[in-house]
Amino acid sequence: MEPFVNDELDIDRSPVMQNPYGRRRKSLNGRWNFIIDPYDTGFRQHRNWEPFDEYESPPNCAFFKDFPEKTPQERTEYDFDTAATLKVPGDWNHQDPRLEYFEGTVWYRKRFDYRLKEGRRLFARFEAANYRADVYLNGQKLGSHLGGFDPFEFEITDLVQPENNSLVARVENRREKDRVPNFTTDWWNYGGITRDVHLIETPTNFVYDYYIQLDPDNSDQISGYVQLDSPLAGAQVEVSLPEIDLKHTGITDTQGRCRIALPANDITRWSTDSPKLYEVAITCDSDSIIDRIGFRSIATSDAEVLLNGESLFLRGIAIHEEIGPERRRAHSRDDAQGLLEMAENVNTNFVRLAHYPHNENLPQLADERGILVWEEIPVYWGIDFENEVAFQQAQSQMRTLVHRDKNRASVIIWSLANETPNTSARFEFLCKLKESVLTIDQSRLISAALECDATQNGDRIQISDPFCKEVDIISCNQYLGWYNGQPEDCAKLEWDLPSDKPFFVSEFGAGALAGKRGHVSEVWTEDYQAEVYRQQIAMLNRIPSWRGMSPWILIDFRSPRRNLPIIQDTWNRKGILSQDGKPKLAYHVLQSFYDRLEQETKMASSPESNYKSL
Ligand code: GCB
Repeated sequence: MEPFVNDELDIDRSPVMQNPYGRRRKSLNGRWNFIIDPYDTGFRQHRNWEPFDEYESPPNCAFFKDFPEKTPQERTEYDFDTAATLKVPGDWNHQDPRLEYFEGTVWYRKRFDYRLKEGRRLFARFEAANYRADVYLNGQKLGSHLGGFDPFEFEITDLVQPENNSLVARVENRREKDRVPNFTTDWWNYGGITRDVHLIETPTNFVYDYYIQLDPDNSDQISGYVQLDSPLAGAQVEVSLPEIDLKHTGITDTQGRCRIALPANDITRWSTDSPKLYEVAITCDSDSIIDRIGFRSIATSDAEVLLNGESLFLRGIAIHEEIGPERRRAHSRDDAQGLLEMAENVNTNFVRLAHYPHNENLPQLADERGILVWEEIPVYWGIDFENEVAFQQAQSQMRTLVHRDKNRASVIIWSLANETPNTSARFEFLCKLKESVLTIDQSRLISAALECDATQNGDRIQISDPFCKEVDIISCNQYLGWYNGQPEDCAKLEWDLPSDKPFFVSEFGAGALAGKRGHVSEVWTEDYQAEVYRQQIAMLNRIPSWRGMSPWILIDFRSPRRNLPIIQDTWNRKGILSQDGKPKLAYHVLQSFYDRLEQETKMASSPESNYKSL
């Protein structure tokens, strides 16, 4: 076949390379020496507050210089070599009692050897560090990153030495007004290098990024692009699916990009029942990388959510990225697998990854297991919507997330925000955010967890938020029976919702201490929580456009806002599982509802009838 020559492709270049785990890499996980530095002694001059890394020649007391030399005369007051160690990846909070509530600066240092051959390049990549990271190699600043849940990388080709390199990261997790999230969250502010760190080796020019998906406008075709790292025209690129003998060759434009188009006629669609993934090889002269990609369409039509053209109900649950019994952030593939399995046991086909980008191994596993995924960034509660710095941070987190997971079939919803106030500044902020998602990916649904206007004593509810017009699927969080009203009020309430969009309930729930039993009217009991679930489900079932939900939440999780002694003691108790995985009564209510839904869906000849009869 003749190579396909492109027009110039105008795309948003990803801030990080695609598929780090599919490349030649060396893990830097393990023990890193650390220094707790609440006063930023190693970062700033103590009187004028200037950062040492802005000095032409930083003093030895700047921790990133990784001094001292071991001479009897040296009186520098830090030493990584004799400092204690923390495990990377891993939040610092659970590893040292001094750090459980710590919000400030901790310095990490790792030594490594690396013999980089001529003509090869090397990158230091962090999958996440919360919130700000300043990174240095052998005393030289590589750069800074803001954002607690997204990957970042720095090229170190010219700085790396064969032996004894010093990689230093200053990680700082203060809550600040212009950050995303900012002052208040209902989750633990786990600090540190919370995900993998690795060195990634590449050829001089390499496959930097690719986007290979079923075309949203033409489901007979796979389309997308390959981006080589060097902005050079005329390089040949090949994308192939060996299993079905499909191949596309193209030539890069002056940005090093090449458009991809492959016929999709022989492709088995990825679905929740049959999550078929294809091995896809992306090759250029000097490089080759393999991914496993599923192909499916996701769309809405009036109130329907359509997966491969078929109507679908999203039987979901929300999850935080936390391992309760160990009081830590989840970070490994095993952690992600465990969380997904617990979600699957309730018979879900959908998870809401709240409230920030989870580790990329979660959507990868969801691809393999056939679970649909909602992803979001922490534009949460009190973000400073008028602040351009906050917007830049939100945008950078959103762009990185969309780029990172744009090849994952499981991911069907990009959510822009959670429970944010209905103001014009926030409307504009979210519209700009939506725009930046759409410049990268137009093949998924846009949503946001909005608020509804529940009448306390009335009998109707609506969502008057104008952002409803901007989303593909209208989602709202609502706590009838918990933060307002009684569970039985659900029976009287009617919802006024547009009929031309699917309606999704992104949260409802109630707190219950596992093992605490009582009357259904007694708060904090399992019985009360189960009653909220029963009443909510009955109410939602009356809404014609209702197409799914992700009740709050799978497992009890830690939050410094939750201080009621004996009941909470720093745990949000809205889990349907206790922190150590014991099912509460509400678990069984939800599970049997989802079981019945699934049975009815299987039996129904018409997709229309699958849940209305419940
Ligand atoms: C919400 C938030 C969630 C909280 C939850 C609660 O609306 O979106 O982050 O944890 O309520 O438990 O109050």
